[in-house]
Amino acid sequence: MKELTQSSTLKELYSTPIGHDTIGRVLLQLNLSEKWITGSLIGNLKLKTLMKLTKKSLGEGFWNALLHLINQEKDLPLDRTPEAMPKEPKKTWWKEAVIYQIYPRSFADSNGDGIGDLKGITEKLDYLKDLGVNAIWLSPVYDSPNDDNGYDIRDYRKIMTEFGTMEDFDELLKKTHEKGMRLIMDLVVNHTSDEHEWFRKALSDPDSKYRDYYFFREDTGKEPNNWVSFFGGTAWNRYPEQNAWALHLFSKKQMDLNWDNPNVREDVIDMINWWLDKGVDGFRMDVINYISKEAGLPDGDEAIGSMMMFYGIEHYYYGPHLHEYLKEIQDKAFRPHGAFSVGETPGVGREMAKLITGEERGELDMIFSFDQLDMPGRVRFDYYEYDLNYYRDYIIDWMEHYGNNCWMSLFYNNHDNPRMVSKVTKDPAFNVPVEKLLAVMQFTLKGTPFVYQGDEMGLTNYDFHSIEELSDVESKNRYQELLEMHAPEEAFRIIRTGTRDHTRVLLPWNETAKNLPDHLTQSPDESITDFYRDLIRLRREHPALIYGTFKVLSRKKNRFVYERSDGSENFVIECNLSKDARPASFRPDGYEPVLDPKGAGPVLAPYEARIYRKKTEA
Ligand code: TEU
Ligand code: CA
Repeated sequence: MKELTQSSTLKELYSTPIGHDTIGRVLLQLNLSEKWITGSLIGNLKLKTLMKLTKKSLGEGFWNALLHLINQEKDLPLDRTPEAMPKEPKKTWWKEAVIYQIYPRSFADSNGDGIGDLKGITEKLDYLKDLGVNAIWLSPVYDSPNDDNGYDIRDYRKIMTEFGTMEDFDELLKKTHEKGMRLIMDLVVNHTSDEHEWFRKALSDPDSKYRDYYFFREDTGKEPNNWVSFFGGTAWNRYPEQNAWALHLFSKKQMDLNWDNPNVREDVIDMINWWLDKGVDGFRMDVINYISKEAGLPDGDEAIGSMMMFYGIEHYYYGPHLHEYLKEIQDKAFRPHGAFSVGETPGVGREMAKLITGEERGELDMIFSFDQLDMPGRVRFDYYEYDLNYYRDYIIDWMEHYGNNCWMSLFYNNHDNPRMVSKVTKDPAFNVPVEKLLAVMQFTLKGTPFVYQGDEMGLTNYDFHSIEELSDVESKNRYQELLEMHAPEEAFRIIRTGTRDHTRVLLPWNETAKNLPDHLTQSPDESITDFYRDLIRLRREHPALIYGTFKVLSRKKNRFVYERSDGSENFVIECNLSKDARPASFRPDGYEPVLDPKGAGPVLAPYEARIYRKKTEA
């Protein structure tokens, strides 16, 4: 691909994967359509002109960083035209599966100590099987001092004491397979705990081979660069007795691994193979797009830092050796075991995702993109009503452009975000209709549904009363930062809006509820669980809802109507995206309503979603 320069036009930048995703994000925040670039004179402006025009807003640093990232992308697939794409998706188990995410600390407690554990999960396998789940993803269960609830690993080959023993794990794995389900582990290798043997040896002996397993820098009196941590403050720990600093993008006890060191890659791949040899079926890979850092760890650009809140992010969210290292893991671990892989890749957009998940690329099977979780320009600590028209447009964009060589992950919730239903509606009267609408779209759109524990119970956000009720390191750190600008009540109100603890409260199984105060218990809604079971069965029994084509029939305001079809049958899904009743637009001639036989009247209730089916093959 030809090197782009300051004489290149905006259109040329936008035609590259990184250019498309990065400029696309700016357009979204400015609420401008891409026609501004592809269909107007703006697109023909040279970069150097744009730099002058956006001196105050984006600044030169932004464009230079973008140019650098674009030109770093060497092995772009030459032919990315639709014609070059496979006519239909290759069939695989993980495209047909419904995957259920378990956050072990708050899933099920088998011994009454108030903490979820592995035996608790094993006891609920029949519940998951009956729901129709095909695979479970376990958030980390490894030995950890729990500074970030297990995402700070001290020993990758040992089970966290609170969760049980390796025997308990082997039992869970065996039973999961006996019930015909698969088990996916969480791979946290962007960083280790500072109590991990590697880091302890690195810290205690500057000449140790482990010193270069991390990013140690000599102490020159100030932080080695201006990078900040996602959990607040600088991204550097100071070790005066060692006259050194060490990098941590997350908490002070989560130290970033230096993946440019081949010994690190070798040891991590050995560990991955150890678990795959045990019979684990695959991995969800934690912030895997951060593992390659720009050489020299240069300062982050001022404009980018203030815009993205995280100084330095342009130097590690899509690093120079990312594709190389993902290919190495695939070649030396996943492919030899036929293992499944899904990458957590915050900040990666549609076109960059294709370069990580395209089946011709030999890297990962899927990724999680998070751009659908909040409206453009919003973050999860903002109190606002999420507009489902944005979700419709986001999902249509990916459905229509992601290609048959790539496959989407479909999710609304995980252990890092408040519940989507509570973003969409603040009126409890609408919780059930919204939960059903979200579920209908999740199980009838093209992609693999990831259900987060409690989604199928209709759980919503919790009414936390005080900061003392929160345990998430990010929430506690951010609360302290907010106290510098706000009164405690206001600081807590902001934290309560976006805290990750909304999805980390022990699930309200009958046996657990009694140990928690009333405002921290919710009643599982059986009608939602039944609805999930029926939708999951419908998807399992009708390949058109899995591999079928996707076609938009209406995307008018507050309306989303689409068709899924394959050679033998057609499904039409009609959704009312708002709290106001509205006339149904789809005329179901020759179609039968499924799931809700009475749902064919002329008016759609608030947030109502309907599914119609017509056999097309004799
Ligand atoms: O999260 C990575 C991530 O970027 C965010 O979702 C993050 O949690 C937060 O929103 C920062 O703004 C992964 C894990 O899912 C998360 O639980 C861990 O805390 C984090 O990595 C570090 O391991
Ligand atoms: Ca327990």
